[in-house]
Amino acid sequence: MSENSSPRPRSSSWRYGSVALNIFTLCCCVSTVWLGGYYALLLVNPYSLNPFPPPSDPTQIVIATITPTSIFDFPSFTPSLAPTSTGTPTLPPATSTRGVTLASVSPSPAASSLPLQTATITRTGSVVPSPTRQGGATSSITSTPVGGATATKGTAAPTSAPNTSISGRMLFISNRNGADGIFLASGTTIQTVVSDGFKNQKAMLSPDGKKVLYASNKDGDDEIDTVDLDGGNAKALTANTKSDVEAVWSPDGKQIAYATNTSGTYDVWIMNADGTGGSQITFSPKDDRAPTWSNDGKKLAFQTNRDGTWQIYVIDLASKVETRLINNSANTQNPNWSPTKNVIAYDSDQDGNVELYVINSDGAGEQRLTNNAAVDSNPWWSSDGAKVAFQSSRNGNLDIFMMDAFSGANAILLLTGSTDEKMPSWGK
Ligand SMILES: [Ca+2]
Ligand SMILES: [Ca+2]
Ligand SMILES: [Ca+2]
Repeated sequence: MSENSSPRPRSSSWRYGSVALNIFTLCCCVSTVWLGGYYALLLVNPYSLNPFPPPSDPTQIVIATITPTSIFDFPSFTPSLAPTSTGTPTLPPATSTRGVTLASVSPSPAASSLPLQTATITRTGSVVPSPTRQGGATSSITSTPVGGATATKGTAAPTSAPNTSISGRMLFISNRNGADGIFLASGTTIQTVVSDGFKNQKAMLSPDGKKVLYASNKDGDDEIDTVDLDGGNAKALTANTKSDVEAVWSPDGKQIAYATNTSGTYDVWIMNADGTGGSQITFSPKDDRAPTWSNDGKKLAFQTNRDGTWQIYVIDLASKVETRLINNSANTQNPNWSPTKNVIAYDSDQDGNVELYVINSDGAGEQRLTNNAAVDSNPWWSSDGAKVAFQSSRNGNLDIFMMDAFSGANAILLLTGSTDEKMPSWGK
């Protein structure tokens, strides 16, 4: 056997396998370099290749709902931005064009992890000016201490003082002790006449200055009573189940005119000073009230709503002829006849606001005394006919003023307090 050996030739399949191995190795190298570079970039900046950067608003979470189609389309998730609140997120409908839904977190993390903000409100606009007192009153507002809170009928406890000295004697009604009581002001003093816890109305001094005539509601239906100035010796002049109010002495002190609804509606009646001999004077089917005697005792002025609004009529007691005093459709009330002249003071809203006026008893020469936005009412003449006392709301609650009777000048605050002071009646 002959040994004539030679190198065995490589087959073609080996050659092809070697080429495939080379290509595979090359691909592995390229992929390794490429992916290594990509993750190296991520280490430098995790968001550099992120198409959905973290939201600027930390109250929002980015939730990616897309399906990545390449290595550039992968979700952004940044745990450091997750709110610390444990509340249940409320998902708003807002959806980005890339399919990313922004979820607002409720409650807001501001409540637990963000600093509180302080809102400063700056008020703009002008301050509402305080009301400007109108009219002639120049006295300042004072708050007089309320005294005599325990005073009852039969005592004469002092209860504060007039704002200025009062000539003669002035009765007035005030709730300074609670229910409307009767008080007597003179000089620089005020005394309690009646403060019994019941409503008392329109007191008047007798012409001899010894008695006080007034209406009391202590039995629930209003009676006419008299009482001494110190609150003693009380006497009831009426005792019935009707309303008896607004009593006034005749100038000679022998009779009393008053209003009562004995006939169903209020009418003016006259009785003797001791309460006997009552007789009906007016007979209107409407209300006739608030009588006032003429200074000669022959007439009465009173207010009535027989024509619709309140109007003042004058009745001649001898002939019983009644004459309407003023011809307008305003409410004209609370007449008070001058003790020295045939002039009547009253209040009326004929100029759009309740003001005080005087007029001759024949209806001529009307003159306005006040002009302001407050309610000025219940005038009462001084015994010399030169001044008029009245009540006014110009200081917020009712106070009593006086002014010159025929001009309204020299208005002075007489009786004041945080309570109401009203219904003045002035005697010697
Ligand atoms: Ca009665
Ligand atoms: Ca007024
Ligand atoms: Ca007052």
